[in-house]
Amino acid sequence: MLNIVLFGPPGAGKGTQAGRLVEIFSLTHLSTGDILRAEINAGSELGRQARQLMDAGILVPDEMVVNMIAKRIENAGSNSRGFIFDGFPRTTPQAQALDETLAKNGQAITKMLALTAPEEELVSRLLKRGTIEGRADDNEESLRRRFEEYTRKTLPVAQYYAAQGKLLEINGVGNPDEITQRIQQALAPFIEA
Ligand code: B4P
Repeated sequence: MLNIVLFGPPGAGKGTQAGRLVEIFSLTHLSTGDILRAEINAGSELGRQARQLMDAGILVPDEMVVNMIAKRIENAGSNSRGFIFDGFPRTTPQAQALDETLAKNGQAITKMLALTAPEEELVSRLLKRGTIEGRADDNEESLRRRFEEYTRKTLPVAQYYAAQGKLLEINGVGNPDEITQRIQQALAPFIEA
């Protein structure tokens, strides 16, 4: 089993790299951002609760995402070769809950991949996506909040995995192919033949 946490500030390329790694390693992709946006589009009660927070750049409550992910891990059963957690965990309580859920299913996180890039590069990527895709949270005001939330609540999660010897830092600047290669090289020693 290969269970990867894909980590980084907003705009670091988590969603972009997750799509590629899912193909390369045949993993199950779990993006809390994508699942929440699907709930919003479906008009569900959960989506209604999440929408205002997400549009403002604020993290949704831990129990909301923890339950969503736990359900999916349990439903994946024995067919899955492992998971890519994209944008989750984003707080230390989420990381603790993920460890507990995986342990109940006889699994553990293999490595955290932390994508790094300077803030001005991240802001410019996200403002560009805002103009192309029109995502409601890719505007200057919401971005400011997203970076504040990241620094205050999410950054400590890297320490949580570093303490377990599981943190791999990846330079996230360059074209997406180069970054995928860096990730594959960094993961190579931990992939079972
Ligand atoms: P997410 O959907 O996870 O949003 P994100 O951090 O912006 O990452 P994303 O994956 O979309 O972007 P990427 O870096 O790939 O979360 C949105 C919101 O949902 C959060 O603010 C929060 O409210 C809520 N939420 C989600 N998970 C939560 C949780 N666990 N707990 C609580 N709340 C939660 O890419 C950004 C852009 O850069 C793209 O346009 C891409 O094309 C471009 N790009 C990627 N790689 C590039 C490269 N190498 N060079 C140039 N551009 C690149």
